[in-house]
Amino acid sequence: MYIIILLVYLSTVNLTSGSKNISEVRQYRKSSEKDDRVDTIWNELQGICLHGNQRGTVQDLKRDTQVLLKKIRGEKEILRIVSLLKNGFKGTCTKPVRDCTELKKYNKLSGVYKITAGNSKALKVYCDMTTDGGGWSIIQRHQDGNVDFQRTWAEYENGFGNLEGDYWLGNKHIHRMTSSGKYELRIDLTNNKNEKKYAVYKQFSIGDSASKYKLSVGSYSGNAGDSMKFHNGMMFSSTDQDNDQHGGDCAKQYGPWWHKQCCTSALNNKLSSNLYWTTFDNNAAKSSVMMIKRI
Ligand SMILES: [Ca+2]
Repeated sequence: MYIIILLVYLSTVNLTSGSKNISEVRQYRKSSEKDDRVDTIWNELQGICLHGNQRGTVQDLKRDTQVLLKKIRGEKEILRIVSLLKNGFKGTCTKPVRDCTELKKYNKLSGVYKITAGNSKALKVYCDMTTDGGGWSIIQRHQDGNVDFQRTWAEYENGFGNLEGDYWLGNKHIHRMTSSGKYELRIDLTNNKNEKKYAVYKQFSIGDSASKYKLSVGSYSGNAGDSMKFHNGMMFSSTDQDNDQHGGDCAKQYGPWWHKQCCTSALNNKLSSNLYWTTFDNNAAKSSVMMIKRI
């Protein structure tokens, strides 16, 4: 139905704008920059169609349509876009999207979307489309305290929580994504004085279940300090699986993580005990967001 609305809308614009943008049509002929603009508009049109955002409404559609119609200048562009709509739109609405990095191409806003994450079954994830260029798939958000992070192996494997609030995406999903391409990890931390710091790792992946979701992380940059390096190569531990190198049980004390003996970071620790990041202010953060982007 949306496609029909758009076709009718574009045809109307076509009829009314044919005479007044002749100079722009001439410019369009001369400039490949205009071709780029049509490509951008085309991506945005596909983005309107792509479903999966639970918050998407008719109002959103109207707003998105108005935004891109404002970008259309000249009859040539309209004709080309109508042609693309007629010939190239088939299948777009059911097209699987790999991750938030791909969704960014369609100029989508931040929110919850369905992605394939290297799997045949769709997975829902929150996409951050504003931080550092956007295109980030959030794998952990720990800030409001409404979700208990003291959980079992199976829960960390499959994921838990609320995608609009605190959650863990799931180790099996993080593994599938990070083994299907090259991903970077970004961690945003806030302290008790509401100061924000971040850490970026240009290399990030976790192994499969047989490896106990072994952490591989490297190439740090940022201002929060590198508190993940100590954990590189470690297996994941949960409340019911102690895979650390410590005599005791690190996950019970600091929350499930890629513990060693025990930790320089532990962002699944109880919020009431502060999240652990030794290079941050007094070792402690009051909130964390972990997100990954394909590079
Ligand atoms: Ca142990």
